[in-house]
Amino acid sequence: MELTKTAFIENFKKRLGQKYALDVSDATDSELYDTLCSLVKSSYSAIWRHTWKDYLKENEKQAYYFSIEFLPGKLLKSNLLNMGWYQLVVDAFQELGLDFEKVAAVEPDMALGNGGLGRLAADFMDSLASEGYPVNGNGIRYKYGLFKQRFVNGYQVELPDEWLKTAAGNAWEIRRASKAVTVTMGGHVNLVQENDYLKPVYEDAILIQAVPYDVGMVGYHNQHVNTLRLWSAEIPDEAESQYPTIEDRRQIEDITAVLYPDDSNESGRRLRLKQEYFFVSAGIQSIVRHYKKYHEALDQISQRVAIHINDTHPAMCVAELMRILLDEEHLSWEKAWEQTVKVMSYTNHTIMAEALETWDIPLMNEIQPRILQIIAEIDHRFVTALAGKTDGQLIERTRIISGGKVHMAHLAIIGSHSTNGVAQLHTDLLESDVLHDFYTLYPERFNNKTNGIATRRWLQLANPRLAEVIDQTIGRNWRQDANQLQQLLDHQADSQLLDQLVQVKLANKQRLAKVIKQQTGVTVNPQAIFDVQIKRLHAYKRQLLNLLRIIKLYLDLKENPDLAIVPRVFIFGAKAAPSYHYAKSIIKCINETAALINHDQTIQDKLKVIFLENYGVSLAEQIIPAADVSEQISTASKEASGTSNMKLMLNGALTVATLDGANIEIKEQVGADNIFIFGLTKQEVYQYYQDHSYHSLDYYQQNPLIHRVLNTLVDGTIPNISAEGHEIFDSLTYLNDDYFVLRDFEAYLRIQDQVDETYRDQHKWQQMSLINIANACHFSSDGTVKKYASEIWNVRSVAQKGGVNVGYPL
Ligand code: NBG
Repeated sequence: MELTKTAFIENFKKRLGQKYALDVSDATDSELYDTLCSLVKSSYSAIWRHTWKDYLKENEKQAYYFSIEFLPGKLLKSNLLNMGWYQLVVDAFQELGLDFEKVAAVEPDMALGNGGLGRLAADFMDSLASEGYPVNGNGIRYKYGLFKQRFVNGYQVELPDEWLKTAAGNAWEIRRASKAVTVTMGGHVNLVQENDYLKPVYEDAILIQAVPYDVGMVGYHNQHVNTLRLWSAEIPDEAESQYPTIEDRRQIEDITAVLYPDDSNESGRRLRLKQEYFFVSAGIQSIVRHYKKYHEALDQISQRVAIHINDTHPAMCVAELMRILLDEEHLSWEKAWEQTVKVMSYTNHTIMAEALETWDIPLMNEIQPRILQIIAEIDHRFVTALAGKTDGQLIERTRIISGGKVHMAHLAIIGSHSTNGVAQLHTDLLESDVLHDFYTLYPERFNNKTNGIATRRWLQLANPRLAEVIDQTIGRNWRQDANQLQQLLDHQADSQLLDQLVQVKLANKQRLAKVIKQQTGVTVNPQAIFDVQIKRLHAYKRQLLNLLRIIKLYLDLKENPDLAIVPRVFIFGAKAAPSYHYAKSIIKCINETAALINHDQTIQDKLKVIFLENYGVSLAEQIIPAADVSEQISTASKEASGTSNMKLMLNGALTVATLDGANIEIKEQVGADNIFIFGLTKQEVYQYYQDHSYHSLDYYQQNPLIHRVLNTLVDGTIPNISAEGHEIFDSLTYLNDDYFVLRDFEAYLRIQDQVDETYRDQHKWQQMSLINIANACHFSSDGTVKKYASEIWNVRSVAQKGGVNVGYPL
């Protein structure tokens, strides 16, 4: 049925009656939300079915994106937007006397990821569907998402995120019990000769039922719906009697209970490894099963299937596909290996050593002995093939099993045909340094794919006011094709447009000011610069550098309350891994500094420090459109790419940045005049590593300003941080400041002065802002996934785009 407001209202009322036996006026927000989701889902489900059928009919090659994290946030608005329903539903709700925003707020954030890596996976899913690629996600349906963060006395406290228990639950998923597979873990394995192959015989192994929950990934105006398949661990019916007690059952169910809240420090290692094998095995089994339904030749599987290993967590994909091809399909090792390498590709997301996963051999053996055997065989063949041909030490450094450990990145690189970094600098570093040995072995496997962001969520949905101004200026085509945003460059001299940008920003800041007031009780002035740093709390991201500058400003203002600075509101959003003590100390120090400054009457409105609790996708959607300044100040070389940098520029914030990650590419796009660059370069950082000439204590002892600022951490100026203040003070002085905070401090102050100066010239500022918005199109994830599709996976777009908007029927 064609979608009209009247038809929608009629259907909505009918559905509400069928589901809840209620009239609109009697229904709760949850009931209204659920009814709306149900209508939306019925519409796209019909198309979802067609998408599958089209793939089959066309015999399309499909790719599967394996990621232990997906961080979609809320899906209702995004689905409505992509289906072409958004405005109509808003209008219909108004006509029904309902508050659409209140109803939409019922949806829990789907927070099955920690940060950039998981959000990237979600933006990719949006772009892949919107570009019509046959690519599906494969992950874990965690019962508990990323912890909810609360501040108690300035400390981070973690609460469980029981997202599935909320009244709204997960309205988007479809449980597909009929597509369950069995994952085998633990026990022992013996190989016995059977005919002409070795058959593995498992003893005392545990059988786990992996049940898929499918979530439709709805493409933008193209009638194309992909699948995000999330697996849940259950006890197989036939094995119920083997798990008589709650404790026994929990062992199984715990596998998909919680998302690990660690970016870098691993805890609960055994369970984590079980999670990895669980979703890898379930995913690969279901892919092979599907493939076999339509094709016979498993030795040709790479022509129809591509599998992407997102970071090292799914690296066991290599061994699991080998296991199936060898043990179940009886391919020769050579054939199986040839296919596996062609099927697999891998993205590296970090150079931080602690995040490059390794597993103890006994643990791997305990979780899945057959997988360890296969990995050992891959390792053995790798070593044998290279022996005598290349430097023996290089072989030792690159082999998969060494020092009693299994090196997952090595497995991923050796077992795949493509390894990519996520920004040019990051890829360069992989090639020249972190993975240099592999680069010498397989230079042709390395490539760069700079990250991207979904402009639909981060502009159309998050910033409707700006979207409208853009529509008025260049028409609506940019909504379909982000590259069109570049047309804005022709309007740099349009002062009416620049004024409109001011108005949009102000309105967004007022909206955020309300959120701030609600959450913290602090009133902020929307005329002030909103200076934003939002990302995980990590030493290398240097929230501390920002904090030290805030303290400096505070001291200046105490000394001279009339100091002429442009008022600023510093806004932080960041979660720290629960086991990351130092990061939590930084949170405490920021919170105490905020309390001190925000309550100091002499400071008035000139300075406010806001640390918003529980940073996540939904909060980001409120903060980003309201930002004037984007803080991207990591130590050069440490941030693989960053993606908040892209979202913030897209929303008109100006970037204060080190030459790190994708900041470098942002600078290339907007030009050096339209970004504020400061600090050590990667070369300078590496030089310090080489010559050990950095002595942070000297900076403290010899630079009076740094001396004065650091002292506030330990002399009681900032109250209630005696332990944390000392810890941070010591890290920056006696422990030699790993991330060069003191080294970059003065350069940071100078560049921030320049920010102030520029802000005073609003015309110039808005022009720079416009140039940033226009050039953000280079970082659209639509463009990024096109490169993955053509250069890595070799899949093609199948959606019937027809160049026109194709909405979804009712
Ligand atoms: C993160 C990097 C970011 C990058 C995202 C997405 C991990 C392991 N890495 O710089 O720190 O933007 O990945 O690629 O989470």
